[in-house]
Amino acid sequence: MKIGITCYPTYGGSGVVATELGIELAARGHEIHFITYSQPFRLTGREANIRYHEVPVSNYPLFEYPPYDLALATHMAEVAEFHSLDLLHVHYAIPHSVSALLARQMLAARGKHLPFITTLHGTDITLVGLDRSYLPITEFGINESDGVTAISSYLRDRTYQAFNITRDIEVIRNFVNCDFYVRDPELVAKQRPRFAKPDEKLIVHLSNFRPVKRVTDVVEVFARIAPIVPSRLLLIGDGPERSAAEFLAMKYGLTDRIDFLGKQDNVNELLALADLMIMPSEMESFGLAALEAMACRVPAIATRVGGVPELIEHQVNGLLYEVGDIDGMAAGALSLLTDPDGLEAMSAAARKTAQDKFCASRIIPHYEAYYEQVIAASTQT
Ligand code: GMT
Repeated sequence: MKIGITCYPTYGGSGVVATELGIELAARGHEIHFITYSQPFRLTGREANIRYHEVPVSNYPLFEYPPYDLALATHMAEVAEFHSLDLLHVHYAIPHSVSALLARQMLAARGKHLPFITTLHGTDITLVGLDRSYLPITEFGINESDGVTAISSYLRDRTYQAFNITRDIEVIRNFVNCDFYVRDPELVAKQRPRFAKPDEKLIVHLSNFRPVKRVTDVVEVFARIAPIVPSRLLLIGDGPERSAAEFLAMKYGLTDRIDFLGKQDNVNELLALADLMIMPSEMESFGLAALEAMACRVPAIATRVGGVPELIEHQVNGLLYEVGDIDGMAAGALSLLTDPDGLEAMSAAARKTAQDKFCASRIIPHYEAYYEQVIAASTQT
């Protein structure tokens, strides 16, 4: 198939999923066209079967806000026509589904057919889509899509509750490439001394440091672990809450035990160095960061929110707590870090969950089948 993919290329899990999906589909022989405002950060630009089309957004003194949505719609239609795309797949409802809808209409006026699928990721529904100024158009974009997927059952149900949805939503969960996200003992032996001494445990957090991720809770939890178990904390990512987290690290006198690594490309290698992940989010529709860690044999201490329980089973492949239960999360982390056998069993269970349920090799065929179904149904109407 020839598939156009649009996503937010630089920020957040939806862009990661969209990019990894494009890479996996290209590896299976599909022709993939990314239509985005900059090159998705996990793409090298050298992958076979993948083309990147930058959306040109020209400005004019009259425009206080450059009309990106319209530039995107125009570019989607151009790329689709030039490359005879079979389908557009947009990630994150706002504004991508509405731009895709416009592109479909522009092409229909020229006698061309371009169905589109919208994948809902989380904050497009739970935060942004519920803002009154965006709600009606988000609902419209979803209902007008030829196909809609959600990354967890939780998100599908939440979408039905919050909006007046008149169509089916297919659940296709987040995935991970289990060959790429894997613990390589040789690499760990080589890299781990960069971040921790042999007797120290390594704890990791990975996010875009938005308030919803509660990064300061990570520092609070670590502040309760550090005096008891020799350990270090790796914070991967960057965003609005970084200063608050740095301030807290200083307040607790932990700046020499916490590494703020900023944004990193090779998160698979970094995650694999850790013993434990902390993901104390206020909300996660799925929790891709935890899945990536689990594939590397790193169990997560997380919050019992959104779609996280569809990934993490308490006491089996990770630990779940209520949002803000810092003492609980610290106690859970301490119990694991001081119980090598328990930690080893949980690490193995985490990897097994990723492998058995969420590997790309299992999830990508689900997308392919859904694409075929949507294309077939849309040509009948
Ligand atoms: O919160 C983020 O990391 C970004 C956000 C996004 O939409 O880009 O992530 C959402 O999509 C991810 C990939 O599908 C999910 O794994 C995250 O759980 C989800 N985030 C939230 O629901 C807060």
